[in-house]
Amino acid sequence: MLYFKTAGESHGKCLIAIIEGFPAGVFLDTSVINQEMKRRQGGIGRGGRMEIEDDRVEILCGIRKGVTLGGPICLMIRNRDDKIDELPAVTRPRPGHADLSGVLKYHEKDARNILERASARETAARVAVGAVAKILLNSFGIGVFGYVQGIGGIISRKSLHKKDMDVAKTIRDKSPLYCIDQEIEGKMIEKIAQSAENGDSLGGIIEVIAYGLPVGLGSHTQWDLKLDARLAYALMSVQAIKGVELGLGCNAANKTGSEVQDEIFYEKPQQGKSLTGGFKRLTNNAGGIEGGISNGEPITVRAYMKPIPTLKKPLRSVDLLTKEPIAAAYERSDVCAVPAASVVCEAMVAFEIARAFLDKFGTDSICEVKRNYEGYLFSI
Ligand code: EPS
Repeated sequence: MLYFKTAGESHGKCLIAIIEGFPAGVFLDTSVINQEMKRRQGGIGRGGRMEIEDDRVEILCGIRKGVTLGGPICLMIRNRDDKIDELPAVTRPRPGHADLSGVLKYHEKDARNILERASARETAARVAVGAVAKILLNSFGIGVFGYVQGIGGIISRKSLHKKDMDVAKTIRDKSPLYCIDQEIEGKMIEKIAQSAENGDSLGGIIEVIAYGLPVGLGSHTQWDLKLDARLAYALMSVQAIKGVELGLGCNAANKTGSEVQDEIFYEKPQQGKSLTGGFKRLTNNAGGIEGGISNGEPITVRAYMKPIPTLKKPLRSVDLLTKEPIAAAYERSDVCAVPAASVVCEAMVAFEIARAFLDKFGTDSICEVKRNYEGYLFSI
């Protein structure tokens, strides 16, 4: 089964990701992975750290001449700001971060020993993994597209359809907020500037759409095989994500059954092959998943991010040593990391879909996966 683990501290030597269960025979273009690394570093609202770092991936193991061998793949991103041993102790826990719960759980007196690993710096490794997953998915015509739908309560009402994807990508990649709605982008930028001035931070909403994938990924047969549940897990694991919904999402609870379900139609596939076996929908309220199984419509998932807990104008806290009231620690931070998180969420969705894809079509070699995939499309 496809899996990955990360290692590394925010100011340690490097970040590492080890991917297991990735098929042999896939060319991993480092420059493609590095484009994603660069995107994660961008977006208005980022703090001083991003001016120091220049995240690039080195593939240490698992390839020969750039092509995967079927064994574990090790990816490394070096930290430029790697002075972990010289950094001062943190005894003023930040409300909302892992600082306080972490020191109590791990019997620490210095929250630095917690925050170094809890930091969202770890997401650099996840984006590298997601880029590898996307290389695999792209070779099967599957795309994964993440963008910022809202920041600080300013929310885009633009709905995105499969046919607009190329246009949307061009707009997003030109946008300083990775947003596709130029009408509200200015207001979002203003809101971030205001928040920076107030020493505060902002959260937002991220939407990720996966398209071009076949019916049949995930399974209804067991709780931990359901694709919607797996996507929710993957996204909830991203630092500061507090909620996840698919398709119509939470709003489905306020509607009737006939308003919510996507009716089924049939059209004979033109070349005898189709991602859905010829069945189609006119609506996609389900967000591309029914009963934990992809139904061949685009998967639409939204992640809700809270504002980052490190605040220039700190909140009230308590000193871990003296137990006296004190302002929470502040060194530097992002005011808004929603654009960066959209790249991370895209990576996590890509990984989870690649995992479900390989669960179904095999993991040994890319030729085998292709053969199984073609055979499956033919059979449905
Ligand atoms: C981050 C690096 C960090 C923060 C941010 C994300 O750098 P530093 O802690 O050195 O300023 O900018 O971390 C957090 C949001 C967090 O909660 O720790 C990065 O590379 O994305």
